[in-house]
Amino acid sequence: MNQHADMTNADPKGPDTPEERPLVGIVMGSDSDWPTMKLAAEALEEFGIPFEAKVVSAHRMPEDMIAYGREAHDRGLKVIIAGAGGAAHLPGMLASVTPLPVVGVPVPLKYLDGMDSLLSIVQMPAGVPVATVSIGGARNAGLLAVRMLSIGDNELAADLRAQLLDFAQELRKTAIRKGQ
Ligand code: RP5
Repeated sequence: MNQHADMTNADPKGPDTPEERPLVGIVMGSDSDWPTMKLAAEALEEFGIPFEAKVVSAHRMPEDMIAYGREAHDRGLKVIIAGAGGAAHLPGMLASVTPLPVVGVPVPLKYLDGMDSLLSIVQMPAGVPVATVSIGGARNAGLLAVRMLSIGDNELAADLRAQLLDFAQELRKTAIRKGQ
């Protein structure tokens, strides 16, 4: 597990202080999902959110997956971001055993352009919600987690507002260049 040095910003020895404790769990069905899922990690890093990242396959490590989901809330996680490709049951299965919000990321594989992953994740039965982002949309999954954490955190909300203003500034510059 954690075969990529950059798969987590949590201290591998375990956090020393409450500030270092991961608030977001990024989980994925395989380390081959990491090139997609690291976009979520990058978004969290931009806002200074501590996270952990792990491979927890629904089909190949079912006991580990259920244990991860059952323990996540008590370990202090606030949001789970779960990505998988193909028959992508990981986000839904985690949502079935945790009260935490789960954001699902459909990872595109070689066949079907990620439509298989999307449909596997998005069509949850009523009562077991997964907030599904677009195919490969891990950056938005990270930003959605930041938004969830910003509820009751004015500083984080201000940072998010500033980012939205930056978007507008950037686009205005583009318009001016085009107008020249
Ligand atoms: C899924 O199967 C994983 O989430 C991954 O997207 C896909 C392929 O996994 P590997 O064969 O690369 O391990 O469960």
